Amino acid sequence: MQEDELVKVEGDPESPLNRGRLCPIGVSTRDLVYHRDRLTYPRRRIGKRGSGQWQRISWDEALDEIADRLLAIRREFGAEAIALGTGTGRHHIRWVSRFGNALGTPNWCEPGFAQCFHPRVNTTILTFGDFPVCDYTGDVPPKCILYWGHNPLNSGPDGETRFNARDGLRHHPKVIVVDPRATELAKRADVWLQVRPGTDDALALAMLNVIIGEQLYDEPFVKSWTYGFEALAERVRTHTPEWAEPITWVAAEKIRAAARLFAETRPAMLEWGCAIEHTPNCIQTVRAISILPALTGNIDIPGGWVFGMHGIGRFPSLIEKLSPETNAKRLGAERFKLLGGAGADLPAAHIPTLLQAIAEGKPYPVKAFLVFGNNTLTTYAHSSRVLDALLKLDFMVCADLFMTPTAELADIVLPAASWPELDEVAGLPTVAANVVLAQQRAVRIGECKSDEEIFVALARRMKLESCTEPVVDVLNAQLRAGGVGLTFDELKETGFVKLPFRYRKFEPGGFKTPTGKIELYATRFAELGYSPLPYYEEPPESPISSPDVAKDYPLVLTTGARIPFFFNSEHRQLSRVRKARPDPLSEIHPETAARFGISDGDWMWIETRRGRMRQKAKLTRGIDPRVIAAEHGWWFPEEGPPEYGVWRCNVNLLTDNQPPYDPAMGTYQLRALLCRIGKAEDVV
Ligand SMILES: Nc1nc2c(c(=O)[nH]1)N[C@H]1C(S)=C(S)[C@@H](COP(=O)(O)OP(=O)(O)OC[C@H]3O[C@@H](n4cnc5c(=O)[nH]c(N)nc54)[C@H](O)[C@@H]3O)O[C@H]1N2
Ligand SMILES: Nc1nc2c(c(=O)[nH]1)N[C@H]1C(S)=C(S)[C@@H](COP(=O)(O)OP(=O)(O)OC[C@H]3O[C@@H](n4cnc5c(=O)[nH]c(N)nc54)[C@H](O)[C@@H]3O)O[C@H]1N2
Ligand SMILES: [Mo]
Repeated sequence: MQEDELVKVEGDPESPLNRGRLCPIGVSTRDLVYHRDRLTYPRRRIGKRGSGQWQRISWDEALDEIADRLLAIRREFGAEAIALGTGTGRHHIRWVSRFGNALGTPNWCEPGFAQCFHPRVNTTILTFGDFPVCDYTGDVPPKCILYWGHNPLNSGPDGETRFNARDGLRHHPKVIVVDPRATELAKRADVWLQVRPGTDDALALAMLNVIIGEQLYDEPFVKSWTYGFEALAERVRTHTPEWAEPITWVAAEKIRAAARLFAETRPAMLEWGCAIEHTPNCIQTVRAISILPALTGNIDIPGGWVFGMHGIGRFPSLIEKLSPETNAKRLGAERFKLLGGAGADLPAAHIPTLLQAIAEGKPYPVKAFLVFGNNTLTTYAHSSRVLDALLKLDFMVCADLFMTPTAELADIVLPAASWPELDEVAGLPTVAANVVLAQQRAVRIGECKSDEEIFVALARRMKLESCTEPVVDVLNAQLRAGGVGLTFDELKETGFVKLPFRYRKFEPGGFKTPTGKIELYATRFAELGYSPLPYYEEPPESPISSPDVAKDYPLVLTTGARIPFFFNSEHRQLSRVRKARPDPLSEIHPETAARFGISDGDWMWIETRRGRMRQKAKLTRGIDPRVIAAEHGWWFPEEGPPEYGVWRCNVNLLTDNQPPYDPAMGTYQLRALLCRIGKAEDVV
């Protein structure tokens, strides 16, 4: 049979998501799918771990070996000794936990779970009853957009394409940007709050102070639909803009201006991003910021923050297969209830606790790690510690599109199918699912299998009781549960369904919270033992909280601001995008650079208490002289195995996976760290 070929990828002018447009990564799809370095068959390591020597094996051999090893580990140490990992919310994310549940292990994890998106999802589900998204597709454009720690022109709003974010600006809304860097959005903003990294919570509390103090809130809405207003008012009473100014480095008058503009210009929406989730006071930061649209009544109204139509139903996660005893064993669940316990929407293990279990066997040993689409050495905090832990594993499997420095550590590597090679039901915006798409397999490369197919094959090989039915059955179950009213095959015919949208869904029945209202005072938080009202806490490593450290490491470091060319650690091997960004760049103010004899384009080293790496200096007046912003995800596929240059420019050599963590979510510190810098003389 003649294999189909992917000739071109183009946007669909009919699509409500991109209206025919593609981003640079989308344009490069063909380059990715047919890249000469794609993994196309399973392989087994023959040399020492990390020696870069591999042997081609068949799928039967690979599945047999994985099944035998996992069953042996389960017999000897219990299923919880097998951990599963995946990367940022990809098509198969829920399949990872599904397979874990079928296998009997509660330990699966994702590097973004405590750090990205899920803090926003879990917090708003508990306090609003649902996850709100921006209303981009309605008839009424927003009059004001508040971008907080989020740059959707590069990264895309919650799971959507970034074109929606760009379109949102077409009607010239007022723009408020909270960002330490002068991004394109910040330059276009009516008010730009150049916040000190990691102090967003203080800024939000001060804005709440102004909105309440000056009575700028939507009184009827607050009266009818919120719970705990008086308690909140009391909490923020002392958090004046003057209180926040020395903490945030933002002038009190600017904070007032932003609060007034946001409260007085309606409808308004909040675009928030992962920058508010990369420090250990993540949950209270998310809480404080989320209250801004609630107080101003911008909830489920045209041009505001809206709840989605949930076109895709609950995923059949098989969580019911785990006994309460097994659920309680999930690493970190006891402490971090919003991540892994009673307050979690999709409970996951705590990464630092998991790494400790691998490295030290405490609180119990974890012997095997199955990684489905995550470049652990580049995207977990504190990469050198991560390496130490991974080297202690008895058995490691990686499924990926390419060999990566992480895959080089595995015993077995499996070739995963990329997105044009697999069937999936996708709903966008993520969680809200107002548009439901049939992502359809167009081609197949070599012996690649989708992650979903691999899980089914493995479950069958291990003779598990569940997770053995064909993938399409699960797609159909999701569609049925969401009420789209089509099977996957039928959805394929139409391509996508846009669901009829309804506003003010909270009327008349109320919000899906214990009080039926938006809980400014969060009763579920109180029940779980967390503060029901937001409060500010200084980042653990900062000029204020650790002045001794600041003597040696005087600059504040933020990491990982998204750029359009790459997706996290991906795409460095695609020449078209790589040409646009051949080397990692760190932003630095010219005055700071001059102090160290650094010119634009020079390599500079950046060091924290945990390690040192280097990136090229990008001089810009758009950053505070006290701040450095480094890119994340860097490794160099062209430098070859086994390390692919991963230790040279990897920002996670600098970040921290040690306590303190966010008390509810277990979040560690990826941004707002202390660093020092110098000119790197010895590298090209
Ligand atoms: N310092 C710092 N660290 C960060 C961040 C930061 O801002 N700063 N951001 C954090 C955040 S928010 C996140 S979400 C994480 C992201 O972390 P990751 O998810 O690990 O990052 P990616 O590089 O997107 O993906 C990892 C791997 O998935 C592979 N892959 C792609 N598609 C598929 C597929 O369909 N199947 C399989 N099996 N593999 C596939 C890619 O080839 C790649 O090797 O990083 C976190 N780390
Ligand atoms: N092209 C592309 N798209 C992506 C990704 C990618 O790697 N490439 N990654 C995907 C993933 S996993 C995620 S989570 C999203 C993330 O995308 P976003 O949520 O947009 O997050 P970032 O781009 O990491 O950061 C947004 C902005 O926050 C600023 N910032 C840094 N530190 C702070 C701080 O302490 N406070 C505030 N208020 N702002 C700060 C940065 O300067 C940056 O401009 O993007 C997704 N989309
Ligand atoms: Mo993320």
